[in-house]
Amino acid sequence: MNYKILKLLKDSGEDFVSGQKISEEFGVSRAAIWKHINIIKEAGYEIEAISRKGYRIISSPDILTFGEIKNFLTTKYIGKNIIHYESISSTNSKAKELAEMNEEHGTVIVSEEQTLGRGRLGRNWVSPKYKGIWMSIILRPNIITQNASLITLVGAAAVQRAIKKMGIETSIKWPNDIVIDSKKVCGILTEMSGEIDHINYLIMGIGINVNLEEEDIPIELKESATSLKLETGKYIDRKLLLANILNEFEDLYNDFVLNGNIKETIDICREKSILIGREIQLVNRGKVKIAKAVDISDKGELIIENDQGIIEHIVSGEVSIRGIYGYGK
Ligand code: BT5
Repeated sequence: MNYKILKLLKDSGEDFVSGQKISEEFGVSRAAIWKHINIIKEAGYEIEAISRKGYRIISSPDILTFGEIKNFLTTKYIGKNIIHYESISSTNSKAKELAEMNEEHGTVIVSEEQTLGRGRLGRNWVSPKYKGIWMSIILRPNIITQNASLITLVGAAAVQRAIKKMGIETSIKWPNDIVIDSKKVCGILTEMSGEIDHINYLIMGIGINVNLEEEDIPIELKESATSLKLETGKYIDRKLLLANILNEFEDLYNDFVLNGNIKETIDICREKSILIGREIQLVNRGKVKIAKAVDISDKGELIIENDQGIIEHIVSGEVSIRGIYGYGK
């Protein structure tokens, strides 16, 4: 009932909705309406109540529920089901659990904070409350297992574009980071369940530092991490950004998975690459290589020239840029 009343108020925008209308529409008494309105207020909505006019919403809380972002969404299936938490250990872990129970393709798990946010190789991911976008998308792509890692690039390209729509330029650090001036604002963690020739599901976890302040960034990350707010000095609308990401992601994902076309994703990753032309250090399965990043191939590999002048195509790995202090991950 609270949700239905909230929806009615939202749909009416700046217009007042009379108590009589609410009462007729949902068959509840005036006293009951008052109770529901109070519950809605407790959830963070500011509501104006004027006798003989009724109720209207003055402001909505900064939370990432489906109700709050649906007006910005243009997708057909990505984010049509958003499962929202105030706090959770890790959205990737939750998404896995739900995917195992057959949760549908395109479902998004989002949490206002993570208490055990994860990076790659068991690293941790700092995820303070209401400050970022911490989310995971459940995907069931019909592609060969070898192409699963390309989904990370689709995600990176979508995030780059979505942030650009908010007027902010970022670069992509192959394969899974979005950076501003070499500092990380977003990390992507793609996890897979499948067999050699079949993907059961993929979980694409995206963490974006949106409105983090200096004090939200632990000392050991000060040299390597930043937020959109710290870089622009402006408070960023998380709802709009989340919707933009899902919109951009669905477009690029359809291109790749349904039409077999990854060109646009690769073009973005290449054009916005922070690595191309730089001296890098590459760590792959414990082996360290010093090389020059030359290009991103049409298949999404990083093309490097190693210290013997030999060209190699790299499918996965950890890259750091030489000469950038503190930027290793
Ligand atoms: C990543 O790993 O960059 C993947 C991060 C994915 C996070 C999302 S949030 C939603 C979903 N649920 C999860 O549990 N995870 C995903 P990696 O490349 O391994 O980078 C991890 C390293 O980045 C850490 O070891 C720190 O050095 C650094 N780091 C931790 N938190 C950070 C943050 N908020 N911003 C920038 N750097 C951070």
